[in-house]
Amino acid sequence: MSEKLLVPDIGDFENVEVIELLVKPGDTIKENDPIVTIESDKSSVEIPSTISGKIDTINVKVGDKVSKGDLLLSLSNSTKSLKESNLPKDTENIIKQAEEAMAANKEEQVNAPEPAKEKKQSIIQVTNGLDIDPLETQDWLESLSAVISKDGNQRAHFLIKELINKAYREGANIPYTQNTPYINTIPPEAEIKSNGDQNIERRIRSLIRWNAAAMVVRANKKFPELGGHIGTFASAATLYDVGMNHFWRAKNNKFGGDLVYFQGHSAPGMYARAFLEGRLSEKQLDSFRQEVKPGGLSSYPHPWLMPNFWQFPTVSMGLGPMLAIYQARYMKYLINRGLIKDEGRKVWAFLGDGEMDEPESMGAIGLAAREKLDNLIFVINCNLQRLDGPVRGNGKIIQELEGSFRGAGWNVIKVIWGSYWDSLLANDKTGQLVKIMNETVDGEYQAMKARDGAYVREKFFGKNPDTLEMVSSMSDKDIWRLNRGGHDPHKVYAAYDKAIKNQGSPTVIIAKTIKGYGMGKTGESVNTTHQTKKLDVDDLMYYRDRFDVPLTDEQVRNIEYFRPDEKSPEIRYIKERRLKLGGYLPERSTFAKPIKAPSKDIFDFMKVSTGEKEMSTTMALVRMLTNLLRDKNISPRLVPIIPDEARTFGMEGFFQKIGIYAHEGQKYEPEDAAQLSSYREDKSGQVLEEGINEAGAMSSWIAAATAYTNHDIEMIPIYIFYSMFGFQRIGDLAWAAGDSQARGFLVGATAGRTTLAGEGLQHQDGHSHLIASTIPNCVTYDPTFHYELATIFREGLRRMHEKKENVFYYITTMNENYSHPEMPKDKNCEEGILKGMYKIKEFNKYKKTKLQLLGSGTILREMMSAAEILQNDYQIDSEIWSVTSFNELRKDGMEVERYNLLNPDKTPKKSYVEQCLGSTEGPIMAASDYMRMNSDQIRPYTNNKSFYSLGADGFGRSDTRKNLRKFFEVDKEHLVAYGLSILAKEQLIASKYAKDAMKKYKIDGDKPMPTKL
Ligand SMILES: Cc1ncc(C[n+]2csc(CCOP(=O)(O)OP(=O)(O)O)c2C)c(N)n1
Ligand SMILES: [Mg+2]
Repeated sequence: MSEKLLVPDIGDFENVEVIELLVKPGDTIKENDPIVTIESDKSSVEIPSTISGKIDTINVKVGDKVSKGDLLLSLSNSTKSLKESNLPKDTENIIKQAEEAMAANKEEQVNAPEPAKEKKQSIIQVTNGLDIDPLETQDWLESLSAVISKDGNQRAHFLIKELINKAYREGANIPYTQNTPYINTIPPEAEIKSNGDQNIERRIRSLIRWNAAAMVVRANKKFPELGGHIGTFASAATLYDVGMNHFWRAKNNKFGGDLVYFQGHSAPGMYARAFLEGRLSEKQLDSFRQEVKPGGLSSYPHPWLMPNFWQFPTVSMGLGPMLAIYQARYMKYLINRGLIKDEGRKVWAFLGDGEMDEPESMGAIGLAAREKLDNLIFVINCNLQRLDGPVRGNGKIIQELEGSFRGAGWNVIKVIWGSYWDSLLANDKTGQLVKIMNETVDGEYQAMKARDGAYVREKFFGKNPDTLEMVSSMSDKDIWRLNRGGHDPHKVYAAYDKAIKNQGSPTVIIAKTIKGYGMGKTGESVNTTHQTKKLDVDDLMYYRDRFDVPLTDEQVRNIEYFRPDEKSPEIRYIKERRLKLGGYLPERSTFAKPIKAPSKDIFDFMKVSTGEKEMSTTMALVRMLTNLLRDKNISPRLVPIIPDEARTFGMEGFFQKIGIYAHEGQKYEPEDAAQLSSYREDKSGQVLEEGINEAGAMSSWIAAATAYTNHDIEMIPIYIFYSMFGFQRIGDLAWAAGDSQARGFLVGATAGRTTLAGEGLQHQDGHSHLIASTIPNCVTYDPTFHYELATIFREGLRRMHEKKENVFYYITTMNENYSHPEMPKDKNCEEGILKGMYKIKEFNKYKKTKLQLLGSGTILREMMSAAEILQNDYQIDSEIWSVTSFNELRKDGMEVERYNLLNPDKTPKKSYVEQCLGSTEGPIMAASDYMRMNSDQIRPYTNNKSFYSLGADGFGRSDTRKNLRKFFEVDKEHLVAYGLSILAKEQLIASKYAKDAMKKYKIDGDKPMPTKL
């Protein structure tokens, strides 16, 4: 059968140019094979075939303009797509997915573990003192208790929900509460018990506590300026130990490993454990916070400084929670795309209760629930304190967090009370104990743990005669021993066990602890705990006794570390446990295979002139990516990430081609289903379309950019954003990316102060390169022409993903359309592009007066036009340099200058800037679409040549591109006038030429500085 392939619906476009033929007559093609690439003003898209067969004729050629319905080619032996002829493809997808979902549901029902039968909760909450009819209340509560014991929790929950619904329908608009009583989520009867040896585990924990504190105190004794934290880990030791002994599986050759985000300033505890495990020496502990000499231990988790140990930089509060959520999401992405196996790995994140106030901490919890990240577990250590004082003195942080997380759809497990409370709570027949638990605020809870048992008896149990009576037979010491959930290994174990078994939602464990647990009078539960880093001898003795650390008084006075003999039960136990769990944690390693950089010719099409055709560098980038998607090595590893700007950047063609990642596939037929660039969501989609959420997109990028260590697979993430909403918006995450040794591309699109006309102050970026330059391992470029972009991009692929260099790239692309010239044949051009500058043109007709003209990004073309005017109208020669990166030039200049100063006796080296400009003729004038500081960076490295920089300093504003450049004085007319003025100042020409030019171009010398307007 012979068939004809027509141009499909391409949306609002008509007469779109064919820029590439991807097939030829005689080829045999399959359905979905790309046939031609068409390109509108803004984007280029491949048209896939909907038929398979052998091509007889191709009816279009490069340069033709096509519209919907035009004939593309004819095929013989064709088989037309069933999808096309019978069902719209999306409908078919939906049916397929629905069938899969039904099957999965069934499976889930079959496989779902029988929920642990949670026995009757004997505690019934009495809400408050506003009860106008206690007897009636009692009747209702008893009925409820009867339902729970007869028909179970689910039934009781159903009835309560029905009651609330009924009340709502009858007009009682009762505010819905997301809170449960202030008691543990898991009742004692439902607790799964640990099979660990509790005595040994306690001894190990005590030694870790001691060594962690000793390490901080010793460092501060030596150098009081060093700082450190004891109180945080003291409150979290049990939370970590239970995980380390029983839950967290390390990476090894059989398993990918769980990923644990440790709370940054609890690092001393991790070092202390590694010391017992034999991974760190005493000498290393003694170099805590002394990182300048090799072998020191970093104050906080910094993969950059301890690249074989730390995996995640977490100490900038709020980043950890967000990064962990996107890490869990990215793990599912890799699984759903078939790039890694689903091994049931988990992501754990340890967070402080104070840290939860950071907007980033809670900012992505909705996504975690929406995407059903049951591979994610948050553990929030609620020691009720932050640095200065209580987190919620007048309220209850645990309840507040519970409400927010439950509201967002998380599985919430509260671990508030330790086992010593179990019997008291079981005897709370009247509900008065829970009532005072509910009513006591965190400020009181904190104060109680800073005092003693007598105080707790009076201030807590004394709130109500019933509760006071409950503890009448207990001594003050017994009361003092009533422990908090986060310090009880049994409760913590049960919570972790429940968390790892949870399906369909992320889990948050909210554990109540005591800040500075065991530190005694100076450090326990007092407002100054956070910064207590010196313990006097009495405190140390107390700490030793409190945790039964086997040290003599003399050893305590010397603040000695304690590590039992290698053959001791403790060391054997700790090693055995870790062996069972696959190895040590934290540990950073990578076994990822490099990705071979694509052959150079894949970018050849970007080395030829575009002729009449005009395009922006943003569009050139998208063209390049489209091409890369045809490289079988590179294609599956590309991870295009966009917040919500695919159409702005002309990337909508990716929707159909590689799909948008959606963990549930696409449950609806998109409105634009019939169009070529239809919004296609897919479970194995490749694009991460993150919504209007730059921080989330950056977190995804970091997850992808570190997949080489966290998942042992090298990925190539390319996050494309409005440049103004890049570094300025998510600067701290970019810093964390550097620390994490992320590898990938960040693209600041629509960049520059004057290329995005009409978008005003908020969108016009004239400084992102400067912010990017603050990150030591960030390599930045501001290219003008498509061949520069291609050269830079390919080198990025080679350096990062083939040679595994720990750098990441920031490249700006613009949205101004212009034609791109052929790549200069000069053999040094490529090297110059990569080093930061190369000579692109020279005017040398008059051989009298010369200027060195440096232009970058979009302003290079203004500079080239200015040079032409200077030559034609003023007989001034010039050499024009395309500066692809002032930042890279500065790095080289700094390094060379430093070397020369440190080696006064050796022949001085020449910076690359000096090599290019040092012996050229005439003063230098440099300009970019960024602040003057951008080009100013190379001023010191020009061998004392006169150097003048121009740039777009000041707030951006809306206007035409021409007017904006005039305003910021970087248009060709200003460049001509400034050029002449510079030559006059250097006494190379008379000043009247400059004055005349200013008059000609209507430039007012008294105009205020743009920064003041
Ligand atoms: C973004 C940020 N701001 C401030 C700090 C300084 N800081 C370090 S720890 C801390 C208090 C943390 O309290 P919390 O989260 O409750 O942890 P805890 O020590 O109580 O476990 C502060 C303010 C920081 N590390 N990061
Ligand atoms: Mg805290």
